[in-house]
Amino acid sequence: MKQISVDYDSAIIGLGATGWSLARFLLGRGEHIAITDTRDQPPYLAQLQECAPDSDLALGRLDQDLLLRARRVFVSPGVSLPDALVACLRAAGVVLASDIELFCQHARSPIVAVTGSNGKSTVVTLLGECAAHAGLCAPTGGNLGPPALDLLASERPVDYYLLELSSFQLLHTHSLNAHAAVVLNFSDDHLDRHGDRRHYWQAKRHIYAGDGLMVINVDDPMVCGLVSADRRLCRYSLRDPQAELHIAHDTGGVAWLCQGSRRLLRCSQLALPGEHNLSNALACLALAGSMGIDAGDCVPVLRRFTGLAHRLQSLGHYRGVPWYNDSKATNVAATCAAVDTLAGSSGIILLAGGDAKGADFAPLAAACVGRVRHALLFGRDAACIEAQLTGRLPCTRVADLAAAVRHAARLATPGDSVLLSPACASSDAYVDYQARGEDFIRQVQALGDGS
Ligand code: UMA
Ligand code: ADP
Repeated sequence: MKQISVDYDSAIIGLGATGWSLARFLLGRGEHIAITDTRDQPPYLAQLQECAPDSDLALGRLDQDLLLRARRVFVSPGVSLPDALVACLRAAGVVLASDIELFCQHARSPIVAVTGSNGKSTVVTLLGECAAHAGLCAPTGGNLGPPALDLLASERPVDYYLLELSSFQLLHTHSLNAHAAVVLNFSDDHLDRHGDRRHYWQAKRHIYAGDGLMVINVDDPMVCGLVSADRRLCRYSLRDPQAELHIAHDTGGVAWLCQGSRRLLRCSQLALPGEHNLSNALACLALAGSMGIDAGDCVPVLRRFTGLAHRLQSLGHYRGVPWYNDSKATNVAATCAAVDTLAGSSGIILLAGGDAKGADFAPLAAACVGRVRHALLFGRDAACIEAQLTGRLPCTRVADLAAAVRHAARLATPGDSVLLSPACASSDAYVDYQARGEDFIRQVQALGDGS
């Protein structure tokens, strides 16, 4: 089927942060565009109407007729397109693309690309700090924000673009040929949208397209399985001393982050907590090396970077008990990493629940047994977690996060720690993980010092 008439150079699905960045970029190039969004009041409606009042808009639904009148359609990452709509657009010869695809077509400096189920924002931010320390202009964006296209407006000449890419952004991206790329790790997430692990993996692995450096986490079997003899590789590992970046123990038993035979930093000097962050630090060193940054120049940054808010963020003590905000733990593997990190030093009161996104909580139960003293479960899919934990450790269903905080304050005694690490998305009750984390912080602060 051929298109009947092409009225628009481009159409955009979604008027959130991505859609708005696409609109500004395309309007700035003189394109005639149209936008559709299932919401009646999408977030950037007022900005669009002020800047381009004549733009064609279809709100409250995805308007298939409007999309069929465009040469190409840009899909926002939060939108799950019905298969029938994709088939119809393709049959009509409409090209489907992401904002990242457009970015790749216009970027004139090399791209360093990071994906993975967990650790993307941490690694991209850490790498950005290392690049700044080394005097490079290397703006960060993509899934981390700001949207990738906004980075093209940089006034300074850019040495490298550092992009965090989600599986949804990679889905409709065809021209990526990153200077260096990494899949940090792979575990189940977003299965409600991808349907199965295979589809999620296909999207993620796409980050290695092209002929750039493949940075490989040897500890992750899925990632390791991608190693290809005809590509340039840089391997890193917590366990394999043969990897170029690895952990090694000296004769006194002290563990070091190492590059080959060069000791860079004692693991205990990394400001970020937990073994998972050692892996993130190794990934960052590998990517930094690809950008010509000496590993030694990253060391001061690794010693001072304590992490982003909402990632195992320490909130101080209440009645002698430390509280942690890990609201960004929106999948099972992230919560397992938090439990692993705190387990050695305390009994854990775990606050978890929300939108499960189709996750299997059996691995969470395995990580919690013997370490979580009590689990307080809230939110839409609390019952899914409870089904796995019941009989294996004490757990209680509570009405919401506020009730979980009150309950935790009563339960916790010195020697415990209280951890919000939901293993679920926040979409059942909050705008995003930040709103959930900020609500938690407010409630913990309202408890007062208590000591
Ligand atoms: N939506 C509709 N109808 C529409 C369009 C969107 O209901 O027609 C809903 C989506 O289902 C979603 C929300 O609106 O719940 C936002 O979707 P969007 O595509 O408009 O999102 P943006 O505002 O453009 O933000 C996106 C990323 N969000 C998602 O992929 C859901 C942001 O990552 C990213 O910072 C931004 O682009 C800039 O690149 C956030 C995120 O949660 C942090 N990402 C997910 C994650 O990290 O797990 C993938
Ligand atoms: P992403 O951008 O991939 O969501 P973040 O750096 O924002 O990653 O961290 C999200 C969650 O994952 C936090 O709870 C954090 O503590 C946890 N996390 C970070 N790195 C890892 C890792 N390598 N393995 C498992 N969990 C991790």
